[in-house]
Amino acid sequence: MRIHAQERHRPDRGTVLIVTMWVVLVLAGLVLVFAHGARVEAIAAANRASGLQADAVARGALRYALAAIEDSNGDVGALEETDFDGRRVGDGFFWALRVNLQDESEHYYGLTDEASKINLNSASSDMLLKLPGMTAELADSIVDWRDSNAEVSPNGAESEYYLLLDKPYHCKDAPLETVEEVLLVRGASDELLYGEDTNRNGFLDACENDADQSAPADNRNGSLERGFLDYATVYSSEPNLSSDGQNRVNVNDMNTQDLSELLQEVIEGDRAFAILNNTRNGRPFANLLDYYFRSGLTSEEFSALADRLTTSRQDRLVGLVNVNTAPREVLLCLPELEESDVDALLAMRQDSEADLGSVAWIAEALPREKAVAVGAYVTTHSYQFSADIVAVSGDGRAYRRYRAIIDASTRPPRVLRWQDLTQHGWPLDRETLAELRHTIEAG
Ligand SMILES: [Ca+2]
Ligand SMILES: [Ca+2]
Ligand SMILES: [Ca+2]
Ligand SMILES: [Ca+2]
Repeated sequence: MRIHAQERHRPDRGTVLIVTMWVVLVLAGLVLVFAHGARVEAIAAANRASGLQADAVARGALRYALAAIEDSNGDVGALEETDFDGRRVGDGFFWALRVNLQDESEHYYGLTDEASKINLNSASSDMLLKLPGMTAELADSIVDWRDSNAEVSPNGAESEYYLLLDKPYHCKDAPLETVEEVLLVRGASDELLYGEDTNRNGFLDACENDADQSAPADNRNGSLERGFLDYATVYSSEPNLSSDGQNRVNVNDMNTQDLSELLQEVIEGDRAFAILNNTRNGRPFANLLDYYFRSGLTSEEFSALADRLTTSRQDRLVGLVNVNTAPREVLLCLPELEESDVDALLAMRQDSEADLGSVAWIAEALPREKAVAVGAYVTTHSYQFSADIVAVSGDGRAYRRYRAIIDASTRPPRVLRWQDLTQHGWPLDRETLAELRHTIEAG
């Protein structure tokens, strides 16, 4: 009976084995799951560390760009391309991308002069309309967006339009703070702003030339149809001071004491008084070039004076276009200028003999009425720059892309904006990254 009872309570040996095997299997499974989890964690942690390093490299690149701007004295076009092509910072590397409006088949490196663009906050509707691809609706609506009044321009829009949208909002009635803000304005679209260059690198990427095979949509014609992004800014402004930081003399002041002293300083003999007399009844002058033509100054005299004169009472002059650096498309936006006028400007500024230190040279390149028409919109100085920084961590695992807007009108220069463009993807050739990894592995 005892034996029988024992046998009845003793579990089957086979059952024990099966249970044990299940336990072992479950434990082994758990170990695998934890090991996988730990591996994923380790990879994630390494990626996070690489991401932080790429971020640090980008900030190093920003310091580098700030120093380059100070060294270049505002002439960033003179900087060497190689200074911004795959430079090493600590363990990582950076590039500063520059858009070359003439060539979308290669990558270019350097900094961008924001004063070589049309300022959306100061350009007239007519000037805006001459931007590549611009429509009358958007040009007028930009003016209505930024002006403080609620009067609707012929093709424009004020709050009554925006308040009827599905997601209504008010017309801003104040200056734009970024160029991308224009997408809130009536008539604007990604197509008008970015064109086919949706990753904003100025380069015709494969996805931008394969029609609908991959986003974005494009016309697959082998060239990059640009939007107006690269021709537009909201950042250009300059202190109304001479290059060496002195107050300018306003030629429109009724009290001509300061002007008289300045003229006598620059011009010999009685001629200074003759010049002063010539303009006694001509005020106000529309701009400095208007003053030049009516004063009887010689071109040499005007060159020596122009940087120290103004017609404006404003402390800051917003949105002047630097005629020394602006591309053809931007010069064509200036009032009354035609292709032949822009050709004349471009030819003269390439002449090594030309003195480009002040707007005086415009009076040589253009007929009088055209020079006077553009006089209020131009400068020969640049104070705001942008740097499109691509940074890679030392192990090649992570990259970051930022666009910095730098204002060098203060000392030290200030960073006005630090815009994350990483979401647009890797903007250079895949091979560039592969080569970099190869270099790193080779030590
Ligand atoms: Ca308005
Ligand atoms: Ca592109
Ligand atoms: Ca496409
Ligand atoms: Ca195309």
